[in-house]
Amino acid sequence: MGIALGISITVCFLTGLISHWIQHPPTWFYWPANPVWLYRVTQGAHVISGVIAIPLLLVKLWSVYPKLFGRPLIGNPVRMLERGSIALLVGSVIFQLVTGLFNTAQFYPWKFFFTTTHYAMAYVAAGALAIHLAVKLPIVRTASSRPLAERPEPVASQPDEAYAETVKTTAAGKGAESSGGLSRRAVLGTAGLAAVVAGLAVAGQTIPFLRWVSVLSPRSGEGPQGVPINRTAADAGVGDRARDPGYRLMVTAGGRKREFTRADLAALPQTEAVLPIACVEGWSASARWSGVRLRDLLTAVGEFHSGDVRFESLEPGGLYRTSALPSRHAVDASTLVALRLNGEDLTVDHGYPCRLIAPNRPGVLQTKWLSTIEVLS
Ligand SMILES: Nc1nc2c(c(=O)[nH]1)N[C@H]1C(S)=C(S)[C@@H](COP(=O)(O)O)O[C@H]1N2
Ligand SMILES: [Mo]
Repeated sequence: MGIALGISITVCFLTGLISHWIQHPPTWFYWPANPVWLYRVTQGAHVISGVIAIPLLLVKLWSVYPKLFGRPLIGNPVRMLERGSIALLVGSVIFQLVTGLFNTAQFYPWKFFFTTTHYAMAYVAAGALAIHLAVKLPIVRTASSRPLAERPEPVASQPDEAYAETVKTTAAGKGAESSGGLSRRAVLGTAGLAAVVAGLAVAGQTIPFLRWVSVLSPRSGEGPQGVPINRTAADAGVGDRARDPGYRLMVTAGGRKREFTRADLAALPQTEAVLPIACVEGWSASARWSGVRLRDLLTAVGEFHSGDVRFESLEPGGLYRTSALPSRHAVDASTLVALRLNGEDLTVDHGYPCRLIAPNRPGVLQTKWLSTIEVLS
């Protein structure tokens, strides 16, 4: 149980770090523009591994439950340290899994800002897990060195060291009696099944052919033009401005400025690209976009060879009204100022009059309802 849980938490932690670094890139961080689907995979794995960890954690806690309240509660300094790290581990992992799950449903019954808190707490959980693994390594090694059927049942009140000793000294073929009516095999089997069911319940929001089993997916590919909507034009307060015939896109490049109407944009050479929207909340959907290549648009304004690019939305407020695109993605041939989606003009909820779509990026950085584009030197 511990090993399965350890693997799912590690996958979840690492894919979470990747997502954080893409959104807040440290100078040393390298994230490519290709393959275009990589973030879709890492963020899908983040949410699926987190959901799988929930039943595994419940079974693991159930199996050690009496120990958590063992006596003495405090004890000597070493015991205090061990119990302290377990309390921190259990608390932080429960916190991460619960807040993460709620975030996939965009349900925030708390006052703190999800992203920052979830990120900070990840280090607490990972640190506590590392300490816990270091302490338990001898037991893990002894317990996993024999086939399942040959192992004796752990006795809940038995100290770990004594259990490890029993495992070592029990003769082969002797063990496998059950405790409390449930064999180890049955517990592991049930936990494994629960984990698979939980994983399948969310996997369909990113893996199309699993859609029909995904009862837990908040957005399984439903939405206008075949793509879910994360924030509607009405929610963002842009409806009128987006439909305004006086709309202009202001583009700054190479020290020059130029305004474009939507008709101007449509008159420029159009490019098609198949790219996914991959939301940090775990859902993703691939789609066929068409519009003006970003590098062509910038070159139409002024000189542009490379450089980070900043995007601003018509949206008056909100956390996601601007985004920055690193140079590597800005020069990529499939990065578009999109006008059309799956063969139709963008609906206003998908970003009409135009939106950014770039390869291998989190959805949150694919700014809708563009108002300005500016090359940062
Ligand atoms: N201006 C603006 N752009 C935005 C957002 C937003 O809130 N405001 N949400 C982002 C998020 S979180 C996602 S996942 C994608 C989803 O695009 P869609 O609604 O067209 O599917 O848009 C992104 N672009
Ligand atoms: Mo998103």
